[in-house]
Amino acid sequence: MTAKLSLPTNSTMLSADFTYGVATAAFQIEGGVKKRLPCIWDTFCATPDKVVDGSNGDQACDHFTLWQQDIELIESLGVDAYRLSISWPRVITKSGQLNPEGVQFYLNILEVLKSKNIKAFVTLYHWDLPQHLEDNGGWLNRQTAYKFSEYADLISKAFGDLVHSYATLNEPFCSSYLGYEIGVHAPGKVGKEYGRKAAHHLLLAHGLAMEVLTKNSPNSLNGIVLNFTPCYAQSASEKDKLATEFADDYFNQWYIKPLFDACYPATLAKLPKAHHPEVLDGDMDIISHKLDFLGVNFYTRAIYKADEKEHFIQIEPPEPTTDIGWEIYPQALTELLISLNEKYSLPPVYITENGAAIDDEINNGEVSDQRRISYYNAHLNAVNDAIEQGIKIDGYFAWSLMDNFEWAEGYLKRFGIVYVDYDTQVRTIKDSGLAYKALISNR
Ligand code: IFM
Repeated sequence: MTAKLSLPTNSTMLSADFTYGVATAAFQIEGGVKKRLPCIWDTFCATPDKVVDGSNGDQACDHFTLWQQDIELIESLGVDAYRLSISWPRVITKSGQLNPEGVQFYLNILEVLKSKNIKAFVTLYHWDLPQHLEDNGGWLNRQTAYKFSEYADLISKAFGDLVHSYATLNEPFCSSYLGYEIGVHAPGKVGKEYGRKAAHHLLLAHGLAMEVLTKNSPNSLNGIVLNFTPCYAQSASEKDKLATEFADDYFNQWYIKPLFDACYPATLAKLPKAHHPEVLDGDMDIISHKLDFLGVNFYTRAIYKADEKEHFIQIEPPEPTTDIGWEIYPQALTELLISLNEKYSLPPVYITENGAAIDDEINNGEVSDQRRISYYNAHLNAVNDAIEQGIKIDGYFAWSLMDNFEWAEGYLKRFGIVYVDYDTQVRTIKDSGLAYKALISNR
């Protein structure tokens, strides 16, 4: 029997004003590469041994061609909202003007969403930096932050009132740490001296764009999406606890504390001077611009122990894990939301991503992904637990609408609630998608 998604009958998540959505990102689904400028992920994919299956985003889910049928698919799931990202290299030319054809692609999508009463949650940057900006230093160059705010200005004017919510950045941790410090994501730079510098310019870009969005789009919910991997100590020893706090500052608080407290975690003082970002007068005021919402992406937690050389070491995640090796530990989501609410003066929160990579199989046109359903069920209930403890959470987005290009894992990991056959581009709603639809429609 197919498992269901169920929440306590008195849950506010069953009220009509709680927003349910599905999420995607441009590079992961669009294809249509000939119609846009190259970005850092094109270059990264073309570099040997960077992407596990040697794949790229040239075709992906061919959403560039199939977008109309994909919106019908979204509508058929009964969701209230669709979270998508805009490809910066599709909408802005090298000389910094709007590219009308690229803009039209998104205007068509936004107009159809509006006509169907599906709220558009638009992310301006989901990792696809135009390659020519990377050639000029990318996020290590302060100028990139200003280029981003120019892009935000032009595109938000072009979109008018079609957008329900703008997120400036998706997961600046991934762009800076994975992309510029350990090099497992584009642009693949490696160096401890780079990560914090890239992060500062990303956060500055966010703050500058918030100023622009507040002016150009005052009626939309404007904010940012951060990912959190809550840190737990392996033991109760003082050493492990301190190491874990260090890891939490380094991976999580680094990106949120500047937004609410206008400063970096005190851990900054423990880092070598050469790793510090250059913070100019006024930067932290720009970065701490008031937010209309905070997007929280959550998948898993991490467990740490102390290490003399590296401050902390992550231990192997215990079972159960998903197909990507991430521990399934839903209570960390509740605990995370509670601790963020204690530390910061939060605006309304949206869970902007949550989901599981499962080794799906399609049989007779059906995908029986029971493990994904139980992942969703446990995490939806973890969100409900946080709401019951007084945290204002206004929405939840499943990651992802459909299977897609999972970055350095290529097409080997499937996160969708809709199955994609990459040879035929046929989409099949998985049992998790049907369960999500039932939860939403039974409200
Ligand atoms: O696929 C990614 C997404 O692009 C950003 N957040 C995490 C997802 C799963 O790894």
